[in-house]
Amino acid sequence: MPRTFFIGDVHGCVEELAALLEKFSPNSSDEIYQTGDLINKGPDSPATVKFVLKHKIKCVFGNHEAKLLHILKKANSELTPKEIRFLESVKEPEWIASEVSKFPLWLDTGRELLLHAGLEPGQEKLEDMNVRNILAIRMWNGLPWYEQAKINERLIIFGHWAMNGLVDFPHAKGLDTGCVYGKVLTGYCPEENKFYQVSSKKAYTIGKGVF
Ligand SMILES: [Mn+2]
Repeated sequence: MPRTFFIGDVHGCVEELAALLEKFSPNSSDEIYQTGDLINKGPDSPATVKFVLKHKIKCVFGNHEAKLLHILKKANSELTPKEIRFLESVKEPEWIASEVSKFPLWLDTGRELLLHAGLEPGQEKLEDMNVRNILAIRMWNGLPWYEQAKINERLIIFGHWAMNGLVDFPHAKGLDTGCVYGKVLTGYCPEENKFYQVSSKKAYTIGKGVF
């Protein structure tokens, strides 16, 4: 029976991504997905994008992919120092942008719904949710969004919240476990109801409040 595998936020950590996929050991009929924020912060964004293309990993759009497209629309003279560092970090911004701009905001397998950050509470349809929330929501009115929002008959799979770590509820799985901050890269297979993890080789960056 074909399996499905969802991988959390990679942020350019291509070696850990390769190690995690090897641990899962997919067959050609298995489907592989990723929660977005594939790029930036970590060691090798171009190699990471090439890896997902080669292995036919289906990624959704994350806030870092959105940030890249936003920066590339600006004139060079308007770039902030932080935006210049972002472009240096992703190394091949134009080529990466041409690939990540094809990523959808969400992917629905019929059983799981994959998106980068989460659902906007109070809205029933994804189409009615603010894109900024889909890409960046964490708390909503003082509580995590996943305590307040769900979509019937779908397991919601998301990333984005490294500080919060692994989230494991029957209706929602949060897979950003801070690989780029020196923690672990996590994947989840619903058919096996099993998490797979590999340790990060090092802390590639120090995130706001992560340490
Ligand atoms: Mn994110």
